[in-house]
Amino acid sequence: MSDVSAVKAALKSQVIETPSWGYGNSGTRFKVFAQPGVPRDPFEKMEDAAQVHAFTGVAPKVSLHIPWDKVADYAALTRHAEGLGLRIGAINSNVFQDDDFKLGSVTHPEAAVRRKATDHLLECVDVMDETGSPDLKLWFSDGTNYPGQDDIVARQDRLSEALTEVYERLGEDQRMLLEYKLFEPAFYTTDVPDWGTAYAHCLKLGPKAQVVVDTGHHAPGTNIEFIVALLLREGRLGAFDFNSRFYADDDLMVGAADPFQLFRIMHEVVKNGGLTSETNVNFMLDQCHNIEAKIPAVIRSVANVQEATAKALLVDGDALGAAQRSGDVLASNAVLMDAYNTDVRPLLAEVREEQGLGRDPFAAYLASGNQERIAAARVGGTQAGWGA
Ligand SMILES: [Mn+2]
Repeated sequence: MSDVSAVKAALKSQVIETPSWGYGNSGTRFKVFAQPGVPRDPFEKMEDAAQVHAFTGVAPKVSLHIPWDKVADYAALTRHAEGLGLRIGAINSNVFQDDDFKLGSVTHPEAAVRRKATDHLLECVDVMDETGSPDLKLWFSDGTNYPGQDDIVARQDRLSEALTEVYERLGEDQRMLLEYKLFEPAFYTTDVPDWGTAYAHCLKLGPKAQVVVDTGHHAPGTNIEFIVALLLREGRLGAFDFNSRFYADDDLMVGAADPFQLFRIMHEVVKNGGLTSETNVNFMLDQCHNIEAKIPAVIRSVANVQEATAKALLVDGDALGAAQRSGDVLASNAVLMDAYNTDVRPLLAEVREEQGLGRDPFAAYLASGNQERIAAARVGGTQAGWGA
């Protein structure tokens, strides 16, 4: 795409969904470091998300996590969000923090535990009904630690049974987003370890079941953009969970570890129609900001996605196609690298200015005084949900 106004229009219409848990205190299994001014409840998490949207203009949706964001009145939370210019995004289920789930949730050997897990997933669909959320996001920590611990295929059968029950409960405009993760907390087998397993289940369930690509959930060296291209081709790329990894599931700011990988992913997205509303790919962040200030970190993350998207939009598709058709390896690679090596920050500054925003959202937020205001106003912020 070389028409600058079309590039700008695409950048203005991109929506990036931010996670409620990115605003709360979080940490590793070793330590949670508390920060001043973090939200004390889901309502304040919405206020922080609204700050990100106010300074970036492209983050009007917030993912919730049940039970971390459990409230007595979801209609009130939804109204609060709407009053701040936001809407509720994906509802993230949690079947990994209960003693009963030691040996699994929906794949557990005991039917009673599977029932409890499936009931929680159905409860999450109730929350979708109450909040207007379009997406149910499922990630299962289920798996085994030792060879022989359980029957691999039987666990797939149990998983399939639970997914089918939940799928049938979904409304017309509601989707199921199935996430995969290579390992952790299970260390021998994981029941949904890769895109192929997730895709196979989604294919059996139906068109409302789609795959989530969490960029941190692959083995080192995995070609994530290939997975993205293939899922887009099959119409099954439901969403991203963007974050960065150096080692395992590090949940660092997207684009921090490997901005070139993020560009390659966004190139496949742009090239294969993934930015259009018809494709309905949800661009979510799934990150934790353990040692850095949270709202500024989310703003930087949103900007990093925008930069990768802008570079992908600048790829000269005609030149790339011509080079590819003529078998010119070096020329086709050069077309991609030219786009990647473009400094798109001035272009994004212009886009923001045209939207009535500051040219640099990170600096504009820091200058706004909000960090100091929330630090003074909020005492006793809550953890994102794990590790005491
Ligand atoms: Mn994730």
